[in-house]
Amino acid sequence: MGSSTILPDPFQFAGGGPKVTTKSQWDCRRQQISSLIQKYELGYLLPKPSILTANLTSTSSPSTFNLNINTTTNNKTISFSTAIIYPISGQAPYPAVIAYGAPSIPIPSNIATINLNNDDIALQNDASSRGIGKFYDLYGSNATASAMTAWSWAVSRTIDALELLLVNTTKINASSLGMTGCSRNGKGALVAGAFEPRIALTIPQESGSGGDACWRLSDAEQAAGGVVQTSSEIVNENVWFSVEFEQFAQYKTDLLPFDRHMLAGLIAPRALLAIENTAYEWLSPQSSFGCMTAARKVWVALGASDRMGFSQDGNHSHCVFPADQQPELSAFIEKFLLDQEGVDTDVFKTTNETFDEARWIDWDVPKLY
Ligand code: MCU
Repeated sequence: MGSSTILPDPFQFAGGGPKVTTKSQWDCRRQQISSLIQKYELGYLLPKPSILTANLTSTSSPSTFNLNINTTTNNKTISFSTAIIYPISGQAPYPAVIAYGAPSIPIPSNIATINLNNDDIALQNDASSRGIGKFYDLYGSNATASAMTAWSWAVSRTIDALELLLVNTTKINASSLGMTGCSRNGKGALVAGAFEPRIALTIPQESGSGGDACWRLSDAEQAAGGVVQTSSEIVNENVWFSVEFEQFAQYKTDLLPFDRHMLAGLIAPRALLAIENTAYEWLSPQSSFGCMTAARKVWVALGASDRMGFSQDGNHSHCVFPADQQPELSAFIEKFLLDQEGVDTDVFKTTNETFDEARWIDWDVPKLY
């Protein structure tokens, strides 16, 4: 078992490099963190293909349209569709929440939903799903991108399609987009928020280990007797992470030059509301609380702490949104998708977890604003 030293310093360049002291240095460090995560944990994100076309077609439901996306690179073409469900109230152009599968948080009646069938892009049945799905039809089954990276690519192509068709056609405001998913799809939603800067608000729900938890903290939680999911288990369970990650996952997470607080930190200063549930020990709830406590320091450094929320409670079934988290969910949506002013999004709470900050964080938070 790894000795779990500390959580790495988001504000120090890798390999003992200099500490970040300015916003422009942070922009550079942010790129470095993204590159390291792609190299060692999630596989490489591929750019927009040279050819992308899109159209919108009606369905048997009057409120639902298919956004059909065709994209070609290296003489290969794939097509996939996302379903846009238009709201019953509000005014076009509508903000929209993109969901892997379908949302399991309530979406307000004045906001559209865009459902993306992520399993169609990269299968996630189990460890034998590696390299299967439309992303790999396009780029080959040896592409290093893990399933979550492939899904993130598809989110980016969906936004490309919205931008291409223009707002008069889509009736969607592509600069007010949210991203959500629960559990395994919550892990994916966090990754999409980290990699795609056009997402204004990221809402991973009950993402647990491999989501808003940190590898080192989950290892420690397990070492203290918790029956929690660790990287060592996750790499054998499914294809959410890259093949490259396996060498670190066998209780060598201390060797990683990052942990998941830094993945979340890539979202800053855009908005993140991480919703969690203490009812399932497997999700590694103590790790999520500590990891998001560390992540929030990136928003603090950027003077944007009101844009990062964490809400963790218990006593409800997995992915069944509880009424007591509604106020913070509404606040984040109102402020960051509906542009309402004067909404209080200062939310950071847990029902019963603790985090020994002095044990895990030995770095200072610079002021970058
Ligand atoms: C919370 O996400 C996962 C978890 O990581 C897995 O170990 C378990 O098999 O499935 C959870 C999930 O996606 O539930 C829907």
